[in-house]
Amino acid sequence: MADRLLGVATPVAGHVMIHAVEKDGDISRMKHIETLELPSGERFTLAPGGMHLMLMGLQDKLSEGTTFPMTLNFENAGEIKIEVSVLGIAAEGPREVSE
Ligand SMILES: [Cu+2]
Repeated sequence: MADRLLGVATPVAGHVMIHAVEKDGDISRMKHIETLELPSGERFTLAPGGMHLMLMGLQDKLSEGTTFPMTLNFENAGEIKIEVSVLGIAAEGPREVSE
């Protein structure tokens, strides 16, 4: 079933924005997306350099190796709580988890 990500919240930041990255020649710009459409039956990946969540107004420095809670609010699935791992600055994402 298709779904839509309506909003994201975490106690570690004042505000979480959904950002897309648009290429304009050699320049990349971040574009604020209000809601994220998630087509049915497709895997959707948020990643550095692509669609991502931007934490604005961090309450404190995030330390590598720690985790923090995040709530994703979906139109159909409702609220989903996740734990986010803080990785190093050069990290490209967590290792693939086999299903
Ligand atoms: Cu951004």
